[in-house]
Amino acid sequence: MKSSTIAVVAIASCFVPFHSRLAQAPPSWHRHVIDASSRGADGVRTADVNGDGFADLVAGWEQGGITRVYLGSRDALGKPAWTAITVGKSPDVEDAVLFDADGDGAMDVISSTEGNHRRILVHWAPPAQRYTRESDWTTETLYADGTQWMFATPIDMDHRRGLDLVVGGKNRRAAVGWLEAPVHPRNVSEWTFHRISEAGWIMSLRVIDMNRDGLPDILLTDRRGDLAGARWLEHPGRSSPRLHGSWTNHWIGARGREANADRRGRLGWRRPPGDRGAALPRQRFPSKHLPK
Ligand SMILES: [Ca+2]
Ligand SMILES: [Ca+2]
Ligand SMILES: [Ca+2]
Ligand SMILES: [Ca+2]
Repeated sequence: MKSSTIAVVAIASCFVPFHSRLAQAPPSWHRHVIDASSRGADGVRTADVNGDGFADLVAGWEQGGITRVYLGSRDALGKPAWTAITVGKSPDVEDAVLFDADGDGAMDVISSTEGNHRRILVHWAPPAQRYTRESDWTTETLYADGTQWMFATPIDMDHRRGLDLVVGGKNRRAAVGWLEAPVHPRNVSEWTFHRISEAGWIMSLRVIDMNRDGLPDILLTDRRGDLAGARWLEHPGRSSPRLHGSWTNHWIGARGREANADRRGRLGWRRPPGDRGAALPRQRFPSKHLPK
């Protein structure tokens, strides 16, 4: 679980009255609970599942062992309302993301699980008219090699067969890699894993074109091992043989440190005992993860 403070799936709204801004008072945030029915909601990711203009959510409940989608709408008074869908069981789920894995138009869900479960799961969605019918969802293992998986995000790596999945893990045999979509994505055994970097404990993983060459690179923070720190992996080119092998690593900072993000989304690290080295200035850094 990334943080004991995330006990519920919630949204917060900020009200900053003009007079407050004049007085430079801190803004007042109100928590609106969407779901508190399970345990260990480990972050929320968003997408517009049904194209109605309202953001929909997905959350993995790590201790509860389930993944749920929340369809957003407005009630008669115009306030946000949510329809919860348990899309499948996902023991030790660390992360969940909405992703139409088979390209049929119905948004499926990928759960990354760690603990003892250690799988990339796909929860296949039924067609739109039955999307909220939980019994019509099915769950399969998309990939498992014994690694504890921390994060997955969709991106088309090779301009072939639609979107692929970038994944990252932690602890023994941990890696950053991508799962190549096959011709028939429903044939889960045909998704091919390509290991592109060793890893210790992936905390953040974003797909960003870091060098502006038009190819999606991978920006990450890793908190353990020889490759701990903030770094990015350079996409070698879609026709390069290295696309399916090791990618060039570029360091950003906090090398060898336990890179982590604080509760305000800033990057920092823990200095080892006795280390009197100069500290880098903290910097804003996109991170879904909060300190353990
Ligand atoms: Ca929506
Ligand atoms: Ca689908
Ligand atoms: Ca592809
Ligand atoms: Ca690039």
